[in-house]
Amino acid sequence: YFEATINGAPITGRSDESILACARRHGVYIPTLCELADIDHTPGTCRVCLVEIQTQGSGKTHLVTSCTTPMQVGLEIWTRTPEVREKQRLQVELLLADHDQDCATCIRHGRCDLQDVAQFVGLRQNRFHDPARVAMRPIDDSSPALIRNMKRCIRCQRCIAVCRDGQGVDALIQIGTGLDTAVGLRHGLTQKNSACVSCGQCVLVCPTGALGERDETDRALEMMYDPELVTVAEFAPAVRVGFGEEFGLPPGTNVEGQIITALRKLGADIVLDTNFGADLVIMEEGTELLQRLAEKKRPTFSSCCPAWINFAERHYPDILPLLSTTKSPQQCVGALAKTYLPEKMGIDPRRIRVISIMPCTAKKDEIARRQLRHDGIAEVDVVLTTREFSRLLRREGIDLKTLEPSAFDNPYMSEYTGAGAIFGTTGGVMEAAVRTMYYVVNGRELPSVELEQLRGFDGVRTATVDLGGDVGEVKVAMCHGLKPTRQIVEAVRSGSADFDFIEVMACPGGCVDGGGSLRSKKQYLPHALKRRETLFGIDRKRAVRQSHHNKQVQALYRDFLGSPNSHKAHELLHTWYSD
Ligand code: HC0
Ligand code: SF4
Repeated sequence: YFEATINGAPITGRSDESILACARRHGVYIPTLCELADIDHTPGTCRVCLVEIQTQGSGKTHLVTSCTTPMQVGLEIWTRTPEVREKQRLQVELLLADHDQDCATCIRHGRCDLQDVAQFVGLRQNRFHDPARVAMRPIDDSSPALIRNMKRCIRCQRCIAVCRDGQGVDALIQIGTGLDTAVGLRHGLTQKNSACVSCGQCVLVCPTGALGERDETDRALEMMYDPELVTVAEFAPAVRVGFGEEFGLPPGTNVEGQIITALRKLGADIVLDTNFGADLVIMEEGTELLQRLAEKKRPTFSSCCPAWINFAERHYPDILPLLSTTKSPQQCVGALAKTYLPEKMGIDPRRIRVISIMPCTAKKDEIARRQLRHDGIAEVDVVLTTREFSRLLRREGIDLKTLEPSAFDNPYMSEYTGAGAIFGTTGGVMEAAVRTMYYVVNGRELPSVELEQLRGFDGVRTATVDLGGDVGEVKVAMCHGLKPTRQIVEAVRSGSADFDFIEVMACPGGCVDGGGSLRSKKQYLPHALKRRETLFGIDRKRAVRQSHHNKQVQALYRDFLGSPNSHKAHELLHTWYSD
């Protein structure tokens, strides 16, 4: 450490840090729009982080971008001089020259970094705004999941970085030069037909409304207001631990009960739990896996993450026969909500619409898959991301924080066990599956249901689990994030990997940090561990912690499906993949 000053106050600096990083360490705010420390991204493109500096002994000050200028011994840094303030304001005004001015219609309105910085610099006019240039910027709305609106892009390149370096998908590139620079898809493709897998990680880092999900809050509202329709809502394991922040509750707070109340207030007729579907998936996938092990087919990949399915289909179609055929919990709930549930409740299935709330953008792709539509009828009609759900509550004037929690009351499809709850974090599917497979093989419970060896947080984790009986030891792997997934897939293809079961979650952290989660300004995935801890806490407190003990799942098999992997279960709960 050496000595320097910021705004006249003595500070300590390090030669391996930028002025921006040093200022942050000392609690001094400098506005930035492109840099994102959490993904080690410093492109220096927005040029808003200007400061004035005077190097030791030079006697002269000059303006520099603080993100790209290293600290020096004795450096004097000024962040609020008239020149700095004027030039920062000019920079923001230039960024807005070809930026859509219609903030009120933007999905990011009120939660936008660009709006924040415009406020900070005191922007009060837009002298350079050129509607003709804005009009030339394209909107790509080809994908069911994501909309890429270049009229709102400030070319920070964070999306390119996270897609390439974080996810290893590398779908996005910079196109054009100079004033025409923009973000596009490789080979001039569209979001739908490109290498993009709709994981939504780029949305999480976008500072503006340039990237976002296709907003379907209107469709959901129309369904809920239509007296002719019976709306069934389901929500994902991770949504309940990732949603409270939006309403000022501490990260990781479990708001399951308040979400149920909110859904009923909104007008949902029946509230189901995707966790029930997770327990059911364990019965189907666990049975399938034991069958495949008996036939010496290995490895089997999990199949509940739709961005992973997109990734396998687009990037490695030769491995599709290795994917479990079990549908995701979301789809299992949807399929049964239009068959089993109406039969039990005496409702005309044609009146039913299923709305699911997911921390995921790729779930919107999933419901549109041809394999998951039957005679034009979808199993799930609308997916709302967690972000859309928060917009919906605001539209209807509902403040989650003030709501009394309610309990699920559907007697057929809302009970869940601890095993279902932990699906929302990396390793959870594996742990839930092992709990049940052990029971199936040995006819008794695992001595300890918490499988610590599956719980780390590295991108790829491997373990050996003894399933006992005639199955014995199985080798498992869990990966989260698509970059680590690519490694595992390539190892499987080259024959150098030796696994029986591989769990894949496309988003780093698993669904707790899904691409449809709330966005955190200037941070990437800050709350994953807290959300994950709450999921483990839900499991710990649950009286029943193994999927095979879910009473409603047992009743479903007894009254409707027969046994796991039965003909009827196959028809309703299994699917196929294609490239
Ligand atoms: Fe997930 Fe799921 S665990 S993918 O992350 O399996 O989105 O939370 O809903 O379907 O259950 C997301 C979360 C789900 C599904 C479940 C699985
Ligand atoms: Fe890349 Fe995922 Fe964004 Fe698609 S959704 S562009 S794969 S980060």
